[in-house]
Amino acid sequence: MFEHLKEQPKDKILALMQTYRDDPRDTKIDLGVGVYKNPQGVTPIMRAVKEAERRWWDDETTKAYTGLAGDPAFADAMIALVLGDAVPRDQVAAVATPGGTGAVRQAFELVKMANPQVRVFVSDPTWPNHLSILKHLGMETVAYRYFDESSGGVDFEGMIEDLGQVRAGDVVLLHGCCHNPTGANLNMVQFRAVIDLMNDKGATPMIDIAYQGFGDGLEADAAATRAVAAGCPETLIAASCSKNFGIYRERTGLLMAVAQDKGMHAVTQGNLAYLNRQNYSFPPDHGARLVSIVLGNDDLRADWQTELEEVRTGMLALREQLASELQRLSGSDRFGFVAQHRGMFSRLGIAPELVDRLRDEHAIYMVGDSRINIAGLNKETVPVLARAIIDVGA
Ligand code: PLP
Ligand code: TYF
Repeated sequence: MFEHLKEQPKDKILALMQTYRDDPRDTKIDLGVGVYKNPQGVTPIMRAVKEAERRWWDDETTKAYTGLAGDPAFADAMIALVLGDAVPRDQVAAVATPGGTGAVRQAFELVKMANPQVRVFVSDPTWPNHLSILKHLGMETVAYRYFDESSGGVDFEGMIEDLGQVRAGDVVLLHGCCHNPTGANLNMVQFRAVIDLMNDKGATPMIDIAYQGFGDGLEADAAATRAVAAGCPETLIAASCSKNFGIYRERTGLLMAVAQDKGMHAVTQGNLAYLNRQNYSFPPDHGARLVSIVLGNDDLRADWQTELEEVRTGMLALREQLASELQRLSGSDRFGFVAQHRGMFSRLGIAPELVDRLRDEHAIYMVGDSRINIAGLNKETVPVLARAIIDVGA
């Protein structure tokens, strides 16, 4: 039977990681996969996470199954982190999932169960896994304009015009903050206009939030998600703990389904648990446990927030430095958007041939669409990148 299998397209971001590893040049710079790195190029275990792990080693008494929805303390802690008091707790159904990817996958499956005819509107561009999971599930996808190549900002007029095609029962996928891959984000006025539009059309918003705390801070980064959840009758939210807790390989995420109609809660919760059972029975617990320990202890939480702030402000400083270096070398403001973007990524808007030349001639690795991971830089490599960008004629 295996002879009937077709070769599957590779994930370009993960393939790039391998090419980088195979490059023998010691000057090479990795701006590819979205993993935070400190100035020494290390992805550290956050102090509070390490301490939570120590405490849990002492406190853990069993490794028996959790519930199908995962540990309720994890859901409570994450709902509070993401949603604050935007909606009452009893309006939120939630299940732990293997990473944010697991939450995205389960959200799409839930949507498909509820409405097999659904069309999912996605930003152009979006995280490639959104598209590949939707395709795998046989779900119809409609792209809406999002990125304005000329300004490096959001093409908001184009976005609103394209979302005008949305019909009742469709889903609109939005990035809660720190848009991947562009780094360009809506402001709150624009988010409110999108909320009004979705409500006018009878569409359901789905929010993917994978970088809370990496943009403007934990609260600011959650503001759009909270406004959507409070402002729409129903909202799906896929949250990842991979980045903001630095627990990538623990596979920790939460899928939330918010319904203003309280009658919906039990049946939605039951469907989320059902989906977990169909796919893997019980979600992983270790990362979820670390998150609830960190969020549930004042000392660990404070230390985590301090370290997360250092990560965030460090990336902002690199943005400022890169934008000013590019301004100096190009004699223009055309890369000014780098300082305006938020999160780990910026799409530079340079041609694929130049991306190849940066790799071949300068050992600088970025994704083919010219997305860079800001955290792959440090004070010393920012000028190297800026000179290379000008050198290849971008
Ligand atoms: N959503 C977006 C937009 C992402 O960039 C990522 C990547 O890290 C995820 C979801 C999910 O990440 P993970 O499955 O590692 O939690
Ligand atoms: O966009 C990124 O780089 C991160 C990490 O299949 C990632 O979101 C990349 C590819 C993938 C899963 C995660």
